[in-house]
Amino acid sequence: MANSTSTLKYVPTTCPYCGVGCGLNLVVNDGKLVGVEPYKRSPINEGKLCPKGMTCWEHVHSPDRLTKPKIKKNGKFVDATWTEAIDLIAKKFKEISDKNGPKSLGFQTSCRTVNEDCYALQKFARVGFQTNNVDNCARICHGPSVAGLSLSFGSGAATNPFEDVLNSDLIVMWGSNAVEAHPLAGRRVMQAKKKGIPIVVVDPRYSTTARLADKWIRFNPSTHIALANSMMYWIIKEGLQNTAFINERTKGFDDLKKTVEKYADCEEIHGVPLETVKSFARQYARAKNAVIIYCLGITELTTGTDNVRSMGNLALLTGNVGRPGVGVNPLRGQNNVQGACDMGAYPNVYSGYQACSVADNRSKMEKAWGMKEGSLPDWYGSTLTEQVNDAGSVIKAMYFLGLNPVVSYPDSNHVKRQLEKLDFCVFQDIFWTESCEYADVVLPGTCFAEKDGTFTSGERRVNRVRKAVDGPGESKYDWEIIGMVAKKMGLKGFDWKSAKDVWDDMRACTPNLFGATYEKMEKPESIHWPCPTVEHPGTPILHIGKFSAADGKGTMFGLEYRQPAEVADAEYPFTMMTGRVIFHYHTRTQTDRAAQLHYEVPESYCQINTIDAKKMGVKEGEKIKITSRRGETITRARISDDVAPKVLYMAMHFNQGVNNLTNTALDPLSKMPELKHCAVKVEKIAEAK
Ligand SMILES: Nc1nc2c(c(=O)[nH]1)N[C@H]1C(S)=C(S)[C@@H](COP(=O)(O)OP(=O)(O)OC[C@H]3O[C@@H](n4cnc5c(=O)[nH]c(N)nc54)[C@H](O)[C@@H]3O)O[C@H]1N2
Ligand SMILES: Nc1nc2c(c(=O)[nH]1)N[C@H]1C(S)=C(S)[C@@H](COP(=O)(O)OP(=O)(O)OC[C@H]3O[C@@H](n4cnc5c(=O)[nH]c(N)nc54)[C@H](O)[C@@H]3O)O[C@H]1N2
Ligand code: SF4
Ligand SMILES: [Mo]
Repeated sequence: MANSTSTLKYVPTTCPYCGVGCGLNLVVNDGKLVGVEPYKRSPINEGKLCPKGMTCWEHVHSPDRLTKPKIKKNGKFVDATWTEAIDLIAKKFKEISDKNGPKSLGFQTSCRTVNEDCYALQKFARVGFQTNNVDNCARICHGPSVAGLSLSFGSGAATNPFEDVLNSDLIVMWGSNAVEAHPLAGRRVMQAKKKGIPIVVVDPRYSTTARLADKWIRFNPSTHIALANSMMYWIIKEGLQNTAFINERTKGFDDLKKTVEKYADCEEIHGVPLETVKSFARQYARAKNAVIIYCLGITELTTGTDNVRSMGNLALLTGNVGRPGVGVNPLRGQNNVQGACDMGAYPNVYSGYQACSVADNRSKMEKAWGMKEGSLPDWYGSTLTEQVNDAGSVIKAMYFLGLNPVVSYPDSNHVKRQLEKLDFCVFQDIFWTESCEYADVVLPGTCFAEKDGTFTSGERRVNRVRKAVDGPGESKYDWEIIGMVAKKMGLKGFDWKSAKDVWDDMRACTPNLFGATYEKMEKPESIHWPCPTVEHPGTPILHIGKFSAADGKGTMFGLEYRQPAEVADAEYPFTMMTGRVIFHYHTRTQTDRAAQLHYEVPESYCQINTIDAKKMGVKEGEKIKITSRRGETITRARISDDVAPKVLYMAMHFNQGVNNLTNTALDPLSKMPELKHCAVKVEKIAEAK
């Protein structure tokens, strides 16, 4: 209990982990975090939190935090002053861009940090170097959702809020393990189940989410398009499509109808018995209101954009968009992946998705940012994955804000080789990561508990992040650091004094966020964009009456099934799938510093089917070596029938782990790498006597 001299305070803020955006109170005693308390007024989580939310304060005061800038000198990192570090970065970036032009630089921003930081970095790239080579890690997450849903519905965002599943008559969870990855969105699904709303989970793996389903449909990994096409064939064949909706609100039906004719029965591709396909198709089409919730099982494949459009096709064909209880909802991954995209940390749009290719948008931004007429580029910038692939050739210098590519990007050995080729590289993080080794300068930012700002959750809700404690040592706000480099280069418009200044800078040039003021975010429910005017109440549900596309129509597409880039063969006979566990968040810089979370999952493991383990003589918990064409990893076997024979599953959280194996092949439309599918072989490691 607090004594009379201590200063206990509660600071309401937003969880720094997943895109659900739960509200919580940080508990501060004498300037230090001591815990987390429920924030019951948040309509998102109503005071509940998952294990990561409960422990999100533990890493903040870790002794491992970065506290000073570091510069690499003669191959060794030494502490530096801010002046030295900022001068060096300004000089190097200027030199490299003067010599090689705007396409020689790459800027990558985190989806972990606040909107204000994301806006600052893309503004710096565009104003400082006239480059559109700026991207964020949505590229390897929900990039295909942005691309696919824009094509289908005219907007790349989720159509309905999380709690709206309670208004549904059927919930389809497709390639989403929400119970582990979005637990407080998963809670809404559990509430719906209690109400008697049926739940169908479509996943090649018997996931924790599949365990709560009324029906689990196992299909072969990465055959979504074939399965969706089969379903649509039977919906049309049995006349269950919504003809009035199709005629009034959509285009592309004939193209779709023609394409799906080839997919009447393709069990040999997707592995689902015909009768199951038919009954699922009928159930979806006949439900009064059916919602599809999907996630990375859909997106992280070289067919990602088409998989997303297949979900759009299903909803448009049956009229399941544009009212409560329906829709197509990607569960956005990171706490601020929606926001990083909204802020224009994207190679073809400014904040609020204003296209860089449109001359009027460019001249508007040039005025807003005080730039010379005609100076902003119209070209599509290099994406996150392309920047890494082009490192050393086209790309000479890179700036990484809050990313750990050595662990999280596909083919770690390739990533390391590429980073080594750069002339100059900056990492700005809160911890020393595996990637920092490849930097020339490492800068200490501040974490969510140490700064003001906003995170935009997966339902387009802009939530406030509030400073509870000071950052360690000489760490600074991330936007402040970027402003320092910009000012060193003599740039105007970076003289922000607070996070609110940055937000207002952004609002002034962003129509769909103009009305989302900090004042309006004081309410526990905050505000959903689009919110064009200060009087506007915000927009929880999209596409009511009219789609966001220019012609107001939703578009159906005839899409053919394509194989993944690399499929199992005689040499590499297993299919590796990848994903998450509830206790860790990505590269574990934060969650592994929470005692309980580390205790639950201290090291990596691989799920392997009982039959395969038996054939190989591998026992539970034994070490195995897994090899792909690109690298190898050593892990422990976890034997179960959750995965099908010849299919493996590993979580992506560990260094030297599954991303040693993964494939860099890209989805042509969204440039998403095939993070969730590659071919591998497995060997038992003989235990030393
Ligand atoms: N605990 C925790 N929660 C997180 C995160 C975290 O790191 N830890 N990260 C957040 C982020 S950024 C994101 S994007 C979300 C991700 O959230 P999810 O996408 O729900 O999580 P994943 O476990 O990556 O993958 C979901 C499922 O995809 C399946 N899958 C379905 N279809 C296919 C297929 O055809 N092929 C393959 N290979 N797999 C398929 C896998 O079996 C897995 O169960 O989670 C967010 N929440
Ligand atoms: N094989 C495989 N690979 C995957 C995936 C998969 O499913 N399978 N999922 C992919 C997905 S969906 C994603 S989103 C990516 C995630 O990949 P990353 O974004 O690279 O992973 P994180 O661990 O979240 O790394 C973010 C870094 O930001 C730092 N950080 C956190 N908060 C702040 C802050 O406020 N300021 C600063 N400066 N730094 C901060 C953390 O310490 C950490 O080092 O991984 C992808 N990789
Ligand atoms: S569900 Fe997501 S936002 Fe909510 S507490 Fe857990 S990690 Fe945080
Ligand atoms: Mo993600």
